[in-house]
Amino acid sequence: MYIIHINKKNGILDAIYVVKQYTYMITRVFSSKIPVLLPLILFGALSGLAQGSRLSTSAGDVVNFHQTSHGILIRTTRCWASIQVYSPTMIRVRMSHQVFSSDFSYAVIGKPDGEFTKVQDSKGNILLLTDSLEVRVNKDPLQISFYTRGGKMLSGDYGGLGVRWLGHEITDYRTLLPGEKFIGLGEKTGNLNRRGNHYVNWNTDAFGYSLNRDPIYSTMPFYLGIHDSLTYGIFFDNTFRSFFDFGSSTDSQFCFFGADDGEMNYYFFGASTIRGILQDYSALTGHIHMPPLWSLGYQQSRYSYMSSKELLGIARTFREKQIPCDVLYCDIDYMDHYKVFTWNPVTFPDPREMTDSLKMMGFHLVTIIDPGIKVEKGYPAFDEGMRDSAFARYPDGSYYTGSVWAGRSHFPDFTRRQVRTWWGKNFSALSDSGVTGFWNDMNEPSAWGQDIPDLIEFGNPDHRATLASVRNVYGMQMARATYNGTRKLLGGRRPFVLSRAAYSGIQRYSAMWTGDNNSTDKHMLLGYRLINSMGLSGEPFVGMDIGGFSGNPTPALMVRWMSLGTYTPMFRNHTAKGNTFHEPWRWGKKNEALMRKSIRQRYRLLPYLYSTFYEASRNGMPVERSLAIDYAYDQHIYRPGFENEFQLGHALLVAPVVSYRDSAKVYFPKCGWYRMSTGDYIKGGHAFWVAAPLNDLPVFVRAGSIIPMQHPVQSTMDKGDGVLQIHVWYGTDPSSFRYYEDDGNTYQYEQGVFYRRLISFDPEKHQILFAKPTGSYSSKFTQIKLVLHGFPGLISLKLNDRVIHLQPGRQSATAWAVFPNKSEKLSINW
Ligand code: MIG
Repeated sequence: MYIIHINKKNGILDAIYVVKQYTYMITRVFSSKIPVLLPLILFGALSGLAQGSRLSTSAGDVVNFHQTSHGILIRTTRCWASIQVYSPTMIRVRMSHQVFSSDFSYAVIGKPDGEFTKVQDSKGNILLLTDSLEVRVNKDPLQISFYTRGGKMLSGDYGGLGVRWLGHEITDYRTLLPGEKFIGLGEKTGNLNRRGNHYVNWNTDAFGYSLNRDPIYSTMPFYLGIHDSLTYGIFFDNTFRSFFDFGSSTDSQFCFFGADDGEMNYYFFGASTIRGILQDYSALTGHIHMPPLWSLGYQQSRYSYMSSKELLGIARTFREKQIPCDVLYCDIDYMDHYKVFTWNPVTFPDPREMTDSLKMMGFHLVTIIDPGIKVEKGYPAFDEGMRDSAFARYPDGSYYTGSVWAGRSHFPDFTRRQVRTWWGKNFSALSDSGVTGFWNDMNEPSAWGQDIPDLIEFGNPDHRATLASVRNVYGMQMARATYNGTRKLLGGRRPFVLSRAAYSGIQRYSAMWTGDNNSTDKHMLLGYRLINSMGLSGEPFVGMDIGGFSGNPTPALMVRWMSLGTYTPMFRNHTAKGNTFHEPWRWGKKNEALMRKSIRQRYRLLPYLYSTFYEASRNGMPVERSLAIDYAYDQHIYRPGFENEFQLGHALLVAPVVSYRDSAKVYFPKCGWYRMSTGDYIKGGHAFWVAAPLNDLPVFVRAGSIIPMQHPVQSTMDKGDGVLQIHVWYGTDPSSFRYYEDDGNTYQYEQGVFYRRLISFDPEKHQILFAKPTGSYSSKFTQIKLVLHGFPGLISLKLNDRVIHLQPGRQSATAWAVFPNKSEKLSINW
């Protein structure tokens, strides 16, 4: 740091002092005896400084360190570094040129916990141990590497580089290990294995993005490395523009990640499995709340249904045609001149009456919201925003104005609590009209034809920041304000919030969709890679515009995409203005029947899906899962032909297939699989050609799986037939499934009002067990229909020692029986 002394009276430079970091010793390096013209001196001095800062600097050599409550604090010749224990498998590293700024994160809710079991100081290094990990700290220069307790290197700083500064830019150069693969990093285009690529995080409205465009809408700076039967994760919690390079820039020497500014601040995850790492990551950044059950039903959207008349017509058509559907959307045209928190009085004259009619028919309504607030005196949201100084400003105090749908608009500063609270309250304009879902768009933030200037300021006086560090969290903070506000307004019911932009931790507030995709087969496949990757980075509730946002799909593509929608965490069909209509009945009778079948299949699977969301809400396991989670070291799953395959939960394997092929080569990870539609058995560990006609997407069930299903309903508001179907596919290994149910609509489950039951299958004991349910909710299913698949020749069972006869099922080697769903232990033997 430099102190420049200028004489107030004559503007002449008196002296320049250098303040030594950390010691704050001040040395005078220049003093003027004779008056020199200030501009001349300043130019000379500053250009000298600028020259000096052109080279990068290292983290310096360790001077000393001391133990703190959860780790150690290191002082080097150049910086401060802290290494803290969050759990035996989770270590945080912070480094800063200056004394650390106050510890603040939008993403992290976890706290340091525990300490190193051993801290051993020797001449060249410091050794830190936890029960699971070994951290080796090299002293000259400071470098940090992570090992297993068995001494195998997981990941560490590279050679003589490690952490370096270049001006304000901070980067960690890390060793690239032989054969190392990288997965994750959230919503990033490209391949499952990110090796050889460079990515940037800078939330961007990416209309009609190409297959390799980067960045797009959201920032999730968390990735996993996989090498040599080992795996680890790194979360770089820095909200400035950040970059990740997985060996695209060098000759296989190193990989690196860094940011334009801010601190080096990363969390290292060293659990021994990807599951364990995801569990830790979600413990650190938060889990989803249980989504409202209705939001897992089929969702029909369009930009836009132009009037309540049109919307109600769509609702009636779903019911007339007996196509199940739970959710309809209003895109921007429901508003009065695109002003948020208003309704168009002509086209939507009585929104309450409209949502009442929708409710009678079993529909929920989601309305879109953009962040920009129209500059217009007399418009309440604008007037209040001005009164409360709620909008982001330039450093000179004037408001930033950008043009969006409503015209010239100001942008709420969602980083401030007061602004979030104010924003949240505004939703009464929608919730009072019966709206229960809130779709946050344009929150990168996006303004037409503009790159919003970085110097715009945000935050309270005690915590000011510019768009440079706020941009990547703006969307998340809008979603946070929306979730917290609407949760209050809905009086105990769960709101559904959907966001386009995001930062890590978004899962605590909102579902996401992958923005403005294109109506092509390649984009459909890319969509599944995006969702798989977002699942790897903490966000399990994601969908894509089924059918494509820009362009028109062929009928075949529409049919195929809808069949995949069944197995997508959020099943939403959406498209842009001017495009062909996407509703299932717009594609001819034959295609309509196929789409009805796909949507009915979705509703059959809801009990399984809901239980899988429960798992996500407890331990962060994604709903849609890249095969890398369970088969990280199987080289086949990374091959371009197989990288789009995914699991829905643990039991189902889904192979996305382009619409112009009716067969596909599918890779089956090692274990047994049954084709769901036919019951055919396939032994895994190989790739096989399978039939993939438009009416039969390749979907397979893992041998030994237990899948709860139901008879399809038209909407989750329907009572259904009261029969919980428990399907069991025979396998040679024991397995279990945690069935979960609650009221689907409130937060009472947080107080124990749920119904949870462990169901297990043991082929050796010839036994299926239903444990006694826990929780205080009573299941809505009064009967259980047990359906056994792949149990040849079975004709009867014993249920708690009572013999029951089985009925033959539709597929060969299947059989079923129905019995009451009693809240006691049920033991079934064959
Ligand atoms: O400038 O609200 O991604 O889903 O239909 C386009 C209109 C704004 C972009 C969203 C899209 C939505 C559209 N919006």
